[in-house]
Amino acid sequence: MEKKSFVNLHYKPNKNDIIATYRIESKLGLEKAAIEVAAESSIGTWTKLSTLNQKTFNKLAPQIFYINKKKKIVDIAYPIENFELGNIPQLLSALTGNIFSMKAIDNLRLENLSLSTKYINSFQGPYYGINGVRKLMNIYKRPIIGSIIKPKVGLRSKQHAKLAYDVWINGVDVVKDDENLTDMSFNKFKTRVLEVMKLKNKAEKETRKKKIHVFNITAPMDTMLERAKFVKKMGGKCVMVDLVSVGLDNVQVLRQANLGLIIHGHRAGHSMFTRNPRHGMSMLVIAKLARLAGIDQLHTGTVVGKMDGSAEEVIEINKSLKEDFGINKVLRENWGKIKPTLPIASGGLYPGLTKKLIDILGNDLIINYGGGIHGHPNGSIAGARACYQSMELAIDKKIKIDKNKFKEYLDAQKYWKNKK
Ligand code: CAP
Ligand code: MG
Repeated sequence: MEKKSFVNLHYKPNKNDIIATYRIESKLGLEKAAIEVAAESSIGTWTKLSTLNQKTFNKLAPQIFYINKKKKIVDIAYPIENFELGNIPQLLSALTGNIFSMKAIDNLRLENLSLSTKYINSFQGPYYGINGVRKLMNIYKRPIIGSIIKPKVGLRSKQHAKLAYDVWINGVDVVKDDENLTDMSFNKFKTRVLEVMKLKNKAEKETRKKKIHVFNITAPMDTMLERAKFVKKMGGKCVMVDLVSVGLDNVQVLRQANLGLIIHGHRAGHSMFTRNPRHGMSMLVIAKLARLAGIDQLHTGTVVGKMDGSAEEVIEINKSLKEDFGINKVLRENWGKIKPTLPIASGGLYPGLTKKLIDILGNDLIINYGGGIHGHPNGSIAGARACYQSMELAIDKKIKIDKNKFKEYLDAQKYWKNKK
């Protein structure tokens, strides 16, 4: 078996193949470097092996079938037999494993993954998906308005619950814990759930609208499950996991528990892998795997807010959560029974950005405001109203801005007018 046999530019991927798109920088030149990547991520190592026979090679050897020297991009098709079905950690060990440590490669980035139906069908995907979340909330034609309780950590359970109530009855649909708020000495998880649920029921009665609280259950797996079951027992509908911190395999375990809870995916830490355009992996790949594992709603970026991420990138991720676009942006696979994931725009958003955000990303998303609500010059209640008003104005361009009706929005506009 010559190493050359990993390259076959005439290869037409098999319907079960998994296709990885890598960007590679190496002194070896693109083709040779791609061969090293293909070999090390599957059946090869640094030398010929007397233990690897031609039959096994023919069955398992990936095929490099596209090389673009200008963009430093290659597409490699891996026979499905290289992977264990239903096992994301194993896929990551192969496709994002040793290859990132090789001296021969200077920079390497997994740009995209095109998964085959056979592989996709070995997962459950989201329990609710977009339609399920919208049905539960009874919100169909507008973005869902969310608020992160701020400060991230610091409020006591009762204060947290009261703040949630205040914003719920002033236009917010979903209130959530922040990524680093779990079970703190001053805000115990279970107490928070109990306090919040009391006021959630009150807010629902008063507004006659469905309200959701997203409880952050991030912890070791046994604790996460215990917390999720507690949320369910107390009548909660949604839990959050920091999916990079806990790992997608644990998301899968949570999903497999079939608790009937919405799983909200916070991506804190993803930029350790995704931010460097020359090395790591793309957020697109994380998003696809998160959907497979069972995330119902996922943070994907805002373009206009405080976090890194271009319009092209975020639009592509959001699209791929609904339909999967494989290599060359062609719709390759139908994700069949796997439901789509609802994108969440969050990070540095305030009323003055809502319209820009919706113009870029559309309506089918959750918009989360933290500082944009709790940093309003007249407090959180005014902040909640201002954010709701900004959404109304963004989706109905015919509305005239009445000074009294849109007071909180106008105050926010004035306060943040110089914000870049
Ligand atoms: C937003 C947020 C979210 C980020 C995460 C924060 O608060 O609560 O965690 O949006 O980023 O802690 O920064 P603000 P991403 O509204 O006050 O900025 O959604 O990009 O993963
Ligand atoms: Mg946060």
